[in-house]
Amino acid sequence: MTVLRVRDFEIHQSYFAPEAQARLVHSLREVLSKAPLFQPVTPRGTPMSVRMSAAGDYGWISDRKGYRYEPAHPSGVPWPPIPESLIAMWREVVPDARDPECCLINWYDETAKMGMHQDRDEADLTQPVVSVSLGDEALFRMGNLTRGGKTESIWLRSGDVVVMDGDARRAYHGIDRIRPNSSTLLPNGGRINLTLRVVT
Ligand code: MD3
Ligand code: FE
Repeated sequence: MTVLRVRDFEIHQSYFAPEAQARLVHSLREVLSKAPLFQPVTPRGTPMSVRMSAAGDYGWISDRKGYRYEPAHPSGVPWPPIPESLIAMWREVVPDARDPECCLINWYDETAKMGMHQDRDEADLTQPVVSVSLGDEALFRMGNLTRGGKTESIWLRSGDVVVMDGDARRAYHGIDRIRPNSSTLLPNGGRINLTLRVVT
């Protein structure tokens, strides 16, 4: 494992070894069988290219009514618990933080991307966010505390963990593109990104 620091972003390359990634995918299949992926729309009604679901006390929802955290899936079922291996990883990489209340699951097909945005729907922005990449590689762009300015990009690979703390927690960021067929972890290809968050 290698730890890189780009500004306040801490990138743990290959945190999860291939076998641990496969076990994680297995536990995510269980989560998704109870809380299936759905396609969010922006408040203006545009479908997002990423499909989403969640685990934990809260999941993040976007629809015509706006962005918010909800205690249940759009179907009405409570979000399943966050897999234990993710809680253990969180406690190891951010030992001073509160336990995560949400594990947001983003699924990218080969054409999906995520525009530059900030994450600020959580009540306490001093708590870190931790992400896990699984499957195909993704070009992650790190920006600044305000829109625009110089950015830096890095390819995130399957098994990588990124800790967003300090200024990085409030920085603009996005995913420019996926590299199709760059991983064999997911039988039908694509990429899963998990983000662990404290919501309240
Ligand atoms: C920086 N996800 O879910 S992970 C998101 O790969 C999101 O799906 C991207 O941006 C993805 O909101 C990027 C890295 C990441 C995640 C959350 C952050 C960077 C972040 C929250 C605050 C600052
Ligand atoms: Fe984000």
